[in-house]
Amino acid sequence: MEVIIEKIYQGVLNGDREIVIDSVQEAINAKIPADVILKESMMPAMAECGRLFEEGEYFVPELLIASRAMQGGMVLIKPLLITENVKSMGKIVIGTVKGDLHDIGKNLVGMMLEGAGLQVIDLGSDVDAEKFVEAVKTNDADLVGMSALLTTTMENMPVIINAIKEAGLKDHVKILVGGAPLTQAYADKIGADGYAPDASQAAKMAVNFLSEKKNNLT
Ligand code: B1M
Repeated sequence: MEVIIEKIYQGVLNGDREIVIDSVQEAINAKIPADVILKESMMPAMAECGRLFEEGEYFVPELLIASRAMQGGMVLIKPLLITENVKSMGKIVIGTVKGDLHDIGKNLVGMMLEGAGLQVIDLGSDVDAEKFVEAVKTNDADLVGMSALLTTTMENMPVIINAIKEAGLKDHVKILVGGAPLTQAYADKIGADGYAPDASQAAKMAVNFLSEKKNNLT
């Protein structure tokens, strides 16, 4: 197992999409659980890319090819992370906020939410307040999930929350936020209903919000 995990790790680090795809398939065939593949190879490799970027050894092109390599592997493990035939418990609109192109974490959160039985409407990255509001209305969403990876773009979160309030939708949706620079204190400050540090906790929190909503209706 360790050899395959190491191959995936190195593949992401070196931005070698083919190696990542082949090795992830090899890991799946060897019955290594999808969450182990993710947490022990791809996520640490991406964290190492970040460290190398901070130290000036990696630049934006290296980050880009590493993330493409990781996305190649994610396509293969996505169906395994998602439990099939789960009836939708509720709807969540998710997106990375305006000005921010980082979508790997948001995609992971989306997968975990689907795995937890939610219907996910993914607006992609660089999403402004207007698009969030429109999507909540047209999909009659129960929840909104916002992601930000930059200290500059996390400041767009309160703008989106205010737009949701101004549109008169705040009583209908719970707002969940996350992303590396965020904290519980920041989430409280901007009036979000919840903060989750990782994808699995985001899914747990979303399920709790939906259960609370259901209990309040009965
Ligand atoms: Co960028 N980048 N990047 N980057 N990049 C960071 C974020 C940075 C920390 C790197 C560094 O300096 N060490 C830094 C931000 C510094 C800061 O603001 N404090 C940075 C920078 C500076 C930049 C640029 C400005 C660089 C430049 O151009 N000079 C630029 C900005 C572009 C833009 O967005 N406008 C930029 C560009 C890029 C790429 C496009 C090259 C690429 C993104 C590709 C893509 O996403 N498609 C990229 C990458 C890959 C990174 C790093 C290396 C990895 C991010 C990642 O995917 N992590 C990152 C360094 C790092 O994080 N160590 C970095 C893996 C992912 C699984 O984790 O996204 O944290 P994460 O998601 C986690 C949790 O945060 C949480 O759950 C996820 C899974 O457990 N979570 C949520 C996320 N969203 C959530 C939502 C929730 C709940 C939980 O509820 C809804």
